Amino acid sequence: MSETQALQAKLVGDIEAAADLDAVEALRVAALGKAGSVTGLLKTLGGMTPEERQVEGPKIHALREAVAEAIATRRATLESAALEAKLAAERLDMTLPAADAPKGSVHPVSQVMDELAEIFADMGFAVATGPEIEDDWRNFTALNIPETHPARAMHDTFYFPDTDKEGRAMLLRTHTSPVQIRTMMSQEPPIRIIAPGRVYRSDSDATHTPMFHQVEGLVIDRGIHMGHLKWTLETFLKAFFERDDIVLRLRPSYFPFTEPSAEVDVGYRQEKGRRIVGGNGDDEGHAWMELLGSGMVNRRVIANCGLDPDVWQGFAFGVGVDRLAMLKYGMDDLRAFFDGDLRWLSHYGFGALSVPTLSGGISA
Ligand code: 2NL
Repeated sequence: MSETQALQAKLVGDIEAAADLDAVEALRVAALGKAGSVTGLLKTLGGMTPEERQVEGPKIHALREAVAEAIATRRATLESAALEAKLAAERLDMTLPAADAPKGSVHPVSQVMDELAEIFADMGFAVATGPEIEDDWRNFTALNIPETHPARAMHDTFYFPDTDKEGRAMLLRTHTSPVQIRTMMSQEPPIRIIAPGRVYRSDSDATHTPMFHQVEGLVIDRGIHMGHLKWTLETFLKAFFERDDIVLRLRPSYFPFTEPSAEVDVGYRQEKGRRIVGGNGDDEGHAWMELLGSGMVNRRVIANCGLDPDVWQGFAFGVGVDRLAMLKYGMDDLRAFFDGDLRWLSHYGFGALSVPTLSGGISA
């Protein structure tokens, strides 16, 4: 056996016997590294005569090939053995249900807004939105709210220190009506919209937060009357509370932006300390609860938006979303709505997947 063959047998034998990947790497460095034994042999080729090199060259290169191949083979064997061992040790039962990861959840106010959008979409209403920072023309003047109206007072409305480019006072909208004003001024009737969103009033106690949520509805078309208003609200409330025995009572009222105006009450009864909406408020054990404000859009408001009130009529209504949520889900503290306490949400059963659909049941 030649010297080269003896070295090859020794190196390949060591590599095949290497216990782990680190040992293989150490053998690779010792043989093929800069100062390795095989590298050293390759270097000797430089000092040989051409005749010697022709004899020794192929042998040394074959040695290098054989060592490199033995390293690759041993590595692959050790790696697959390591994988096998890992697979054998780590048992993974793919049939087990996935671990419960923390999920976000839908806030009751968002849930109710989604429910309202769903219900009104079924009656042909689109959802309209607009800015929360408004000017006093769209928030008050266009709505026939006089300059002297108390709602305009500094202590009821959050005003900004500066005016806009046209010199109008800027404020945080006190209702979503400006969205309807914008729609009437930019869209041809017929109009059927709801405007859900945040509104702001300088008010804070157990039943009032400075920010709350409102939904207003607006229909503008030819020949619209109070009958359309009453049917729409009745259909909406039956779908929302998911019961057929909802009874409405319309009481004459006053709003500058509607004429005539009506407060809408619903019959309810008390059950285990909870208000259950349904039934005639005049019946035994029942009472009436004010729920919405509504009316026929004042012809001045229609004219302010550039429409002819002799051609176009309509009805409008407004309702507090937070109150609707409290009533439907039996929550009793308005302020908890805005505390962001996840325990409170899960207590009332709000989960990430509770998105309303008419087919799945509105509050499913
Ligand atoms: C209430 C009162 C109401 C409206 C809102 C409205 C909007 C336009 C024109 C006419 Cl653009 N009306 N909105 C009408 C009546 C009542 O809300 O007590 N909400 C809780």
